[in-house]
Amino acid sequence: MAQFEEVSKQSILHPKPAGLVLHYGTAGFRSNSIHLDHIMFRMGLLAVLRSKKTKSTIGIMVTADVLRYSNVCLFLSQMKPISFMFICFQEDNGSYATMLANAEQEELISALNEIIEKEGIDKSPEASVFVGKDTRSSSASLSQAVLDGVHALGGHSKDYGLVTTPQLHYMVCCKNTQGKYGDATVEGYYKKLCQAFTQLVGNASNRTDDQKHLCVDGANGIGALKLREMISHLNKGLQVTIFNDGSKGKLNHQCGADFVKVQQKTPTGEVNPGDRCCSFDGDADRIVYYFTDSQQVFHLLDGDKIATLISTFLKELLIQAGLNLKIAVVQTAYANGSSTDYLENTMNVTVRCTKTGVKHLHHAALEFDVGVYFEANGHGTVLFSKAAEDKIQQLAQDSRIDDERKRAALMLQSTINVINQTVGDALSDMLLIEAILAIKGMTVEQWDRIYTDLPNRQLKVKVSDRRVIDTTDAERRAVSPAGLQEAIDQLVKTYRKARSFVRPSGTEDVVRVYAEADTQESADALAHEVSLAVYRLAGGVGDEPKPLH
Ligand code: 16G
Ligand code: MG
Repeated sequence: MAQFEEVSKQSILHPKPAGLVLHYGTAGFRSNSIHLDHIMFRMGLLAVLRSKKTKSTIGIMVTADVLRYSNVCLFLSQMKPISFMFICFQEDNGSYATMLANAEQEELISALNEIIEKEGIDKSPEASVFVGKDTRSSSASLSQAVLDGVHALGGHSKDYGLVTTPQLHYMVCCKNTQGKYGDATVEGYYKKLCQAFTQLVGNASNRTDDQKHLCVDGANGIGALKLREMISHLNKGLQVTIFNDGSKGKLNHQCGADFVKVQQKTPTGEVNPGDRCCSFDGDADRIVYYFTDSQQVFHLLDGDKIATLISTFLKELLIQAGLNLKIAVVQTAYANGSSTDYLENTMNVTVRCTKTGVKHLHHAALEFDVGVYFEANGHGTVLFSKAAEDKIQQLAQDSRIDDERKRAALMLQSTINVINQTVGDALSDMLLIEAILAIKGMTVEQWDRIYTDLPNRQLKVKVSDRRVIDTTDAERRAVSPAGLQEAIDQLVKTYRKARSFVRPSGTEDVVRVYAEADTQESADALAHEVSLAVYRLAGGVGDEPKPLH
């Protein structure tokens, strides 16, 4: 086949380092960018096959939110049901991607043929692939490699250039819904979100300039660039000071959502006591909020606090609108115990726990009329079922209902539009949070006081093979190696309000340990003791973990 000759020819220009083996992790391939050129080319090929199979547009985002590493993810975003997958074919969990990525040069064509046969792919439909990239210097050549792969196999491409990961998801969704979700342009994205934001904050009374002011740490990444573009569409509805905007500092260096969440401190830059601040991550699909109080104490409002704010707001609106829709919050094992307790016992909201990784939360959220999902690290969004959207729309247009119900229905409608339902989105989440705070007339301090986080600690342990750790119950219990869970159970019993779990990282060669307890000292001590148990029972390497204090 002529097309395969082209692939063979082109693949020589994107050679695979012989013997290099990479695996498709939690959210794509991760490796040093010098090892990824051939992967990008091959993911371009795979995207063409997937596009032919699904007869829809596929997105490929070249990004990373961890310094030095590059990551490629493939996804298909559709409207209802939103089919969102970082994996390549429905349920293969990235195995085709792994097979293609690791095929030696001379095996590439037979690997392609194997996928075509197994999936019964009809070669005749046209293939369409959208490509985006972040601001790192390696992204330009890597995204070119993706485009080369798409073209080598005869696919059509649209190169969006510099966009955030969620913006590319939005474009793909717009395309696959024939424009129903919105206009598949960056301009269309800003217009949709900003119009909805303006409508929402129209419900807030007497907002002062102080209340409109927000400091945003752009992690020296793409989010800063795109936020600057978006501001002009906000008609001064938000007064944003952007710092770590990429003009001098390095991506994610001493800044960004991960730094703030893990280090539990403010990023580089001037943050004044009382300022409402938020940090994006490197590709702007995560957000966390924070402030320092007058005593210089740092307060973090992470994904759990965000989920609580949003779900409370939505639940109140649903009640006011008189709509009987099932709302739930989806979390992972990392959710702070206080947040789960507050949601279940004070808010009476259903809470689900899934494995770590956006795709797991996203799928679980699809089961509800309104599914609010957030990882503690700030990845998250809200999904509305088709039935829920229809009911809200009907109510908003119903002329017989009273003013209070009407207002609630209209606010729900704007809320749906300000949210990027395709994936967690720092820009969209930020607009929603700002609108909720404005409507409720709530300060960041008041939001923080809704519940108090249990002190917690996360640690990493190096082991010779992290796959010896196998977990169950949404990663909350270890089933192997033998004796580890029993050891954790015993340790947890010696502390108050304690909880701990371990899981192999999907992105780094480490085992992660999480512990929470009634005091920071106890959380630290428990995390350390559990780390020792992992080190001893799961083949720790290097020095034994040392106590934190
Ligand atoms: C990836 C996931 C994120 C998860 C993290 C866990 C996506 C888009 N990203 O960054 O959701 O929290 O991995 O990393 O799915 P870990 O497995 O190393 O703890
Ligand atoms: Mg990210």
